[in-house]
Amino acid sequence: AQFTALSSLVLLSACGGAQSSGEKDANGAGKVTADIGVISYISGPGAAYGEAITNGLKLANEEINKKGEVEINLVIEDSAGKQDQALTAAQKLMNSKNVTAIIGPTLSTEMNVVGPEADLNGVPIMGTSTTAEGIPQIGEYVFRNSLPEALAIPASIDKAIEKYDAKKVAILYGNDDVFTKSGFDTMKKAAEEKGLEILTIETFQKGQSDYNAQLTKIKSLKPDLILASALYNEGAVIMDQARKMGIDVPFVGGNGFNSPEVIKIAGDAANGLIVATPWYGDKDDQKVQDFVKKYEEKYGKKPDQFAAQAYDALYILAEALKNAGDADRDAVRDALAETKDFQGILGSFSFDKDGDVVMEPTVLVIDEGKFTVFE
Ligand code: LEU
Repeated sequence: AQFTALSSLVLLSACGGAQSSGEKDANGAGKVTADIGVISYISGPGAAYGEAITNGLKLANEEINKKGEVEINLVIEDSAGKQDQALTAAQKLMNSKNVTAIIGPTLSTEMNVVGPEADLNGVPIMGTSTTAEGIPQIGEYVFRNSLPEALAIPASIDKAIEKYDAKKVAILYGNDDVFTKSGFDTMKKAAEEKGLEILTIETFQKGQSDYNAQLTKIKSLKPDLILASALYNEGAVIMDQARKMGIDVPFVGGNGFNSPEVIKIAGDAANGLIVATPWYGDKDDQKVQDFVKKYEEKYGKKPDQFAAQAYDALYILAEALKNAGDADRDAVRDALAETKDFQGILGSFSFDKDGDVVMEPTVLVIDEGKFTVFE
């Protein structure tokens, strides 16, 4: 009896859910409406990352709301790339009953403190740019749609070996950030696995402006390739100083380098930088070109990888809201986890069992001041 009662209850609630998501009347009644919190790095030295991300989200938001199947209201908070500020923003968002899910934060360093809190509170959270090892494994409410370093870096190194017959490398990384450290671990592991000789491992910290000591040592060892794990500010200055010192070998960079800011700051010194990414704006694909056009019209510049990933992320979340049929946090988490073969501007997207990304990277190189496919 108990079983029968329970199953009819399940049946009943399933019908209710289907009704509220499905048949809409002329006034749009029954459509899922939700506040989505956003924690983004929109002020401070890495603000161009957060600007691109929030631009991508706002564009997707306009389109999604126009379609009318779900209604999303973005509640955007600035974290300034800082752990404590990201956590304060997360707490504010989580305490708001209307916030169904959170997008962000921008840095893995921030997600490392925000993710466990969101998981504990049962709030689904999805990073759109967090690429360090272990992010989705923080908990079952934690997701990302950004290609992790573990998939990107080995692809870049393979290409560099193939193209330049590289045998000896130097590694340079920021040792005070979760993402730059994780990128380093991946670089070291990949270099070892591919039989590269690691001549030296050099470190730096956020905000550092002089890399003379590290680069002098690297130069004296004559590597074929430099592997660098940095955010754009430090990364661009490193390349600029390296070229000025006469170091002209290619760089393989982690995800932090995949920003037009690197070219803006380093100019010609950025040429020869290799990065892997799921996003290539010149791709001959209608969906990609439509997005690029709309983004350019709205913001007066081309979208970068961070804008593209954020744009797809909101669509993935909108799809989950629609499938959940309800703005309930648990229902949306479950629907999100089910995401499979979502066709976005980054190609076909699925989560694996941990909520991590299954995707193929494209390897790019900066040539004559422009990211181009590395062939
Ligand atoms: N991928 C970086 C991270 O995980 C952030 C990105 C904005 C460069 O921290």
